[in-house]
Amino acid sequence: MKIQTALLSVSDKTGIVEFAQALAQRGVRLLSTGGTAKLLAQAGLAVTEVATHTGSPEILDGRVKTLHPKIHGGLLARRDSAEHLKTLEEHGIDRIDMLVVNLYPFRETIARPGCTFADAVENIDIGGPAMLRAAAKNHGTPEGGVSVVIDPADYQRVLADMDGPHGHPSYALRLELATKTYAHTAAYDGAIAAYLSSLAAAEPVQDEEAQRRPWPRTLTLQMTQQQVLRYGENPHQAAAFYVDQPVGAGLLGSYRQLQGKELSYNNIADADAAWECARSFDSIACVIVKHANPCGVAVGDSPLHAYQQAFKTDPTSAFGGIIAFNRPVDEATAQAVSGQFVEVLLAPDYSSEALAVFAAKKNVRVLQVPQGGAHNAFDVKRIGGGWLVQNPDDYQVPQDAFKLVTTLAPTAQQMQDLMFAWKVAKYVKSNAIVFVGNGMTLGVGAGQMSRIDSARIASIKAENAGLTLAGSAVASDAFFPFRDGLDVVAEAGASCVIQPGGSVRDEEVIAAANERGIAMVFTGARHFRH
Ligand code: 93A
Repeated sequence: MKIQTALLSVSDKTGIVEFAQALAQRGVRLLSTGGTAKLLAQAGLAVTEVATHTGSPEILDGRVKTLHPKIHGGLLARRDSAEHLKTLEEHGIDRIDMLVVNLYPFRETIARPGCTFADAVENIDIGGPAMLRAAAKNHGTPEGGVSVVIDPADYQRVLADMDGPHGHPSYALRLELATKTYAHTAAYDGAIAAYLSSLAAAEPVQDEEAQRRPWPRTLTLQMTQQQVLRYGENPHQAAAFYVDQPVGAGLLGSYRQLQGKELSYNNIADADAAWECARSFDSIACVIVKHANPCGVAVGDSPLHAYQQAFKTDPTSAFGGIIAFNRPVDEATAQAVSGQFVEVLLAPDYSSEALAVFAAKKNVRVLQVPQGGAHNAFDVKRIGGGWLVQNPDDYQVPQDAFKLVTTLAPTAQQMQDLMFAWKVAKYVKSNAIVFVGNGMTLGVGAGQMSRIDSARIASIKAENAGLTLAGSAVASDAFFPFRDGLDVVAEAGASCVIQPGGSVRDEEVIAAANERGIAMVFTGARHFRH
């Protein structure tokens, strides 16, 4: 069934004029709402306002514009039912074969600083989801049905199908678009529900410790599906991206993808690991992640400098990495990053020159994550038959709680490197050993079942990258259970160590450090990451 009439009503007007032009060229009649209609008319297109079409003006400040039987009848009538089509005729209702709608930007609105309750409420779209759900319900049969388009990224595919053998979007495409639509409206409503529930005043916290920490004492899981993913960790696993709502600025869930291929499950997991580590630094920092572990972290005078230093830690592993910056990316940095194979890039912003550099690399996923101080409400791990839920590990040991345990004290420079190493170790899978020198990682040992193996791996990796560990600072995410781990890092060249302490053999480990002229600091808190 050829597409005769399309209704276009979009808040995100990206590509809409070009798409409408292409539809018009293919003989499609255009119906549209206020703002969209105006834009199309300005571009010289013949467009009928929905208000003219229905004979009912937009009322209540636009709250009611498409909620009309002429619209919903046109979308919902079964194409394979003679009776439905007769009813349309009796009521003078035209079929609407294609619906192009994207919704009022509710999530973006509530993420904006200073958003009022009234702003939020006015950005709850009613007519849009109603039409979307109607059109998706009537996506039809192989013979015909309504095509529903919510994403500008799908405009080209729709046109390609219209030019194909059927002369209209195929059943497979209509089904896919309908599925995407329901996932989208579900996520949209979930975001609204979560926003409203977040307004319920939290009980004031009496407990002193709870006041000091930014997280709530009770854990209430609240999740909304943001995106259905192509597949999970492996292609034989189905997957989706859920967000806790409202997603505050600074959290990965508030990302905006500026270009590149669709994000995969692993991309998102790794992007989060990179982003969380990068944003934990006040100084200009760059973090390169592979398989959820940082393989290079550095601070620098500029994003470019930080990247160059981070890359040096492990150029082999950086291939195909996820790279996060905690500062806007400029052209020079973009040029440098483009010299390597990169899967995902994250930064709070990009200069237009930097974006032009990435535009030449179409596949690179470029994400913008608004800067902010929001924290995850909880951390979830799936186990057979349930979930383990905890507060996120965002406790920072105050520096005055550090305890010097050796005869030798770290110099100011060493202390700075120890702090840096300690910060990075938190983002490395346990057992974590991190060698650092002058604001960059020199060797990262991750995810081993024994601490001594992590220490050995970190030093082997530094050697492979041609980096010397002489005079380096080392962090261990948990205590050394025996002196052997400390012996390994000392032999590799470490001059100072930071670790939680708390082992029954602390005395033995401290003695080993004194024996080897190493300065050692205990933090009193550990950072296991599993
Ligand atoms: O205010 S609504 O909830 N009521 C409606 O009847 C309605 N119809 C379309 N929102 C409605 N829309 C939305 O308007 C669409 O979902 C789209 O986001 C927006 C497009 O408006 P305009 O074309 O005036 O820019």
